[in-house]
Amino acid sequence: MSLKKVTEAIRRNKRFMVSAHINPESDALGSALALKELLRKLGKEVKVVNDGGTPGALEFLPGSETVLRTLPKGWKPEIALTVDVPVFARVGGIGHLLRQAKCLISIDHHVSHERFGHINWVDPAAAATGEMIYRLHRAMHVPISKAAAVCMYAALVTDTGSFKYRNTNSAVHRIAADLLKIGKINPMIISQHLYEAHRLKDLRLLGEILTSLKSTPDGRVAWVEVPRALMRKVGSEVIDELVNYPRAVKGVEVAIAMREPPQKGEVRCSLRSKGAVDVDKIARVFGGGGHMAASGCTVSGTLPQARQKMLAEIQKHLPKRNGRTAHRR
Ligand SMILES: [Mn+2]
Repeated sequence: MSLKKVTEAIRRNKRFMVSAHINPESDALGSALALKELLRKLGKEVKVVNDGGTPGALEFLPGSETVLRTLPKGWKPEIALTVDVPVFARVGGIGHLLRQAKCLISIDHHVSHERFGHINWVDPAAAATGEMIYRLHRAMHVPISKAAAVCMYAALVTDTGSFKYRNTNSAVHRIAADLLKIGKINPMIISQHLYEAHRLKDLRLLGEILTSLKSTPDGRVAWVEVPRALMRKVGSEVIDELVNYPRAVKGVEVAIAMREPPQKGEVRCSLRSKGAVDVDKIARVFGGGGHMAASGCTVSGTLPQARQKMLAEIQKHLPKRNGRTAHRR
């Protein structure tokens, strides 16, 4: 069993490097920081390294100020760990640092995980990677520090959409309750850090973006689009939450947020499903992936071209309706 392999590798070694993916949200960076707390409690040497360091929006996570952008000269890890990283390339420019460890361990909950580690502990049933780090604490009988509790709670809040998505269940609530107690956490404060810390300017730009909100004639697919010129002005926090707006439209089964990255000829897509469609499968068609209800991918072409490709693919996955197949050609 992979969890056992992870606990054994941790027990046997001394120096650890922990990394999440580029542009981490709180499940990624929170899991990395909570794992660092666990390792420190076991008396290990540990460095959290992330390409790009800590994003401004996550500076409230305890320990976020210790996140490095590279390893100190001459410091070599025995074990490298990635958390919440489904595809190795997502670690960005620090891949070579992770590869110099004799053992790479990957802890993740994405179904699309590519098993790039020597040890892969992948549990798609976990609501968040933070939930797995919680279980790791319990499995190793390591007391949970206040800092780790805050990080894992924030991870759970983010990946369950504030306990609203389909991955929310009684086990998740029990873990959350446990973390609130251990960390003496005020959920309102965490929520304010996560959702009520926007710049006024960004919310005005969000208003502009939302004028592009559209849906298919049957109302089952809705999307927003952010052209390159707008992308340059708007903050990443607004972009990260964008897909929640088409998702919030009544009757929508699949929501998409499409945005143009700086490089021309491609469009980044975030996909959400309300349950009837597996959007991991759709993202995989375009070389991406994620979870059944939340995934992402990059589609080649201009915004209108990407939209057309995406809508055509989604049509194939929508369930039958009124006796007609969703697969009409
Ligand atoms: Mn996650």
